[in-house]
Amino acid sequence: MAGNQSVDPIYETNPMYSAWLQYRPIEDDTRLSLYREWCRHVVFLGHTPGSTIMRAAKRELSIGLQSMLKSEIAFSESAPATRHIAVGTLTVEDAKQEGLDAERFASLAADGYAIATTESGGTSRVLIAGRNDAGTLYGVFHLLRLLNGGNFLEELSVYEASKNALRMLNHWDNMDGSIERGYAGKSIFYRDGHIVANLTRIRDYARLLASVGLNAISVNNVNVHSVETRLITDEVLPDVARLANVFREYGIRLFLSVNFASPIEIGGMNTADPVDPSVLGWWKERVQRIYRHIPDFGGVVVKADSEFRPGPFTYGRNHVDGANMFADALKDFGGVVVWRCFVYNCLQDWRDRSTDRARAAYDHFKPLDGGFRENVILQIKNGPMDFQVREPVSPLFGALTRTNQMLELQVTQEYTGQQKHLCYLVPQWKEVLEFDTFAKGEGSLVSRVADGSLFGRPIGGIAAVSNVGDDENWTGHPLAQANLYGYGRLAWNPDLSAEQITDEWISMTFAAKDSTRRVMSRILLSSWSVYESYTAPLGVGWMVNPGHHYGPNVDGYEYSKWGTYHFADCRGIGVDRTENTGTGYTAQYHSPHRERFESLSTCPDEFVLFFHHVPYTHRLHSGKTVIQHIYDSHFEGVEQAETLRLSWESLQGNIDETWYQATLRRLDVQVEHSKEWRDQINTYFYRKSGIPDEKDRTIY
Ligand code: GCW
Repeated sequence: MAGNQSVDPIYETNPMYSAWLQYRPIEDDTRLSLYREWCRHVVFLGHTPGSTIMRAAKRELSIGLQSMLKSEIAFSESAPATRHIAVGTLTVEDAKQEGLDAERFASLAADGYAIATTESGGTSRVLIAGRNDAGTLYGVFHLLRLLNGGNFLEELSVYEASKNALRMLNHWDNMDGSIERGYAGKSIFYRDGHIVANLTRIRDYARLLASVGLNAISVNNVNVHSVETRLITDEVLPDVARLANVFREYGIRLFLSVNFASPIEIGGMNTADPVDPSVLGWWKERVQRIYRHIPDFGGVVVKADSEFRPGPFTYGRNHVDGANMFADALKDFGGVVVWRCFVYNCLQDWRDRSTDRARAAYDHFKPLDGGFRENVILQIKNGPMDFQVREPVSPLFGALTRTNQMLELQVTQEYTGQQKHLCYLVPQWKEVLEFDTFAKGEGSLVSRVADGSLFGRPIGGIAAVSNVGDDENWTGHPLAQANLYGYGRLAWNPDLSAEQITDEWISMTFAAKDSTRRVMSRILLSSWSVYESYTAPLGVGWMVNPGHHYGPNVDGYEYSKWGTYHFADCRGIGVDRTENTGTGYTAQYHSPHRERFESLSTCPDEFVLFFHHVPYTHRLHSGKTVIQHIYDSHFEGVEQAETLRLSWESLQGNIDETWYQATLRRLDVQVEHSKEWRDQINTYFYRKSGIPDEKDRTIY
């Protein structure tokens, strides 16, 4: 990365490694000289100048400023008589002394910050003040963003904090170096059963995450296999602590996914029953050891009773018993339990149409509302099924009113093109965050459920499965970096618009003219809908190859045990999830969604096959029949994919060639592969329905 001498040489040559922390020199001469005037001197204030995070803040300022201003930066302890930058973690009292709006400053959450242009000692300065050290670091990154964006510094008055206490990434990395659902190489954490020796890359990752405000990371797969079960043993904990130390420098707390059956697998016990006092005793002792190695350990992530993972059901207990056991073990240390709600029957009989996987999370967890300890957070996937291209929002949001909860998104593109296809997911996440649950009347947005404010919960937040591996550019598809950036920015502030996030990412990442940026922004913002057009239609989902989940296979999951069906026959398609004639899933929503999804006349087109089984001749609100929509969207989807590539080609010469070529190669694959999707889907439905395409295009 810019200015970082310790980077492994293979990455130094690849500009994509620096991701959005490019810190390119300011080109506009007027701005450059103004910025130099402001930024050449940096003064550290506050009571924690030598702390680990403050050292990172200083490092970041020096990397960013020297690179953008092409000049040396002087760091000192006393203020010069000229314009300068002042940085520090301040108490409210100090903030007042330093000329900040004390009331606003005091109202910011723990890791909030202010950036304000103030007068001091007869000169102006830009003051970056954090409520704590992490806040100061976020403020530093914010200032660097402002400079990159060409903003003036004369009248700054920024007071920012995140409403989400937890802003987390979950890694599904295994210690053999593989990553479950990873599409960007191998794990950056593990190799051959061990934690890597050289942590340089991990520090660079921590920088990227902190720069967008992320503050928590779980570093191993929620499917905790036998080697990883040992991460909490004395043998391996010193190594885990090395990882935690690196993340701590950037204000990020480390979490581990743990195996519910650990007391048996590594503890030599014959039970993992959560209400057995000896089991709780075992976990308490284990947790103590973890904290001896990692004093700020964040807590545990648990996938229990899901997809063959052990859990409380084995002992006739429920998820409250399971989660509360961990909560009790962690409580005295300030740790939390992230308990996943991805619990469903994965051994279903496809012949049985009454069981509905979409209902599962709600059916399992709604009755337990109010039973969980204060340091338990339920982690709920955005949709009721599993990170499909299009799903309605999980009705569990809005159903739990006395339980901490967080939203789980998937940055890694398992079902959205596996980082071979471009699928920029920020617009999808915005829809989720802005979905109104109506739990407390209008305005009960998912973002407010997740951050805890709607129901006055003490903690909440957002988590997402990371899309990063050891590829030189981190994410395989270069533009998939935008998903990571966008996720972090939304976790910090769910109210940012997709357009703003996209513009920011582009301008941080590329030296590009406005016209180039506009093209790139269009490419990104349209890509989700393009991907949706040529894959599974109208919200039905799952038409992928079983196992790896890449590429079309309409009946791939149709006769399986996973609860993932579309029920296509010669007459129609879709899953009847209505209360009236179907599985009753629609009743899990508050009004008016309950009625809106229930009735064909109000159900949005994009969800029609998610909620209803309809004849191919059913007419959508768009005016098209279902079958014609399938044909049209698939033909158009391929054309749109071609347009994405053409638009990208128009950028050659206007952006760095490395990015250009690497992205072009992926777009070529996407265009070819979209044709495979188009032809398989269209042919399948033509053969099933016997209804020809009105426009008589080629179907096989
Ligand atoms: O979608 C499924 C994935 C699994 C994953 C699981 C989960 C980690 O295919 O690979 O397991 O979700 O979220 O637990």
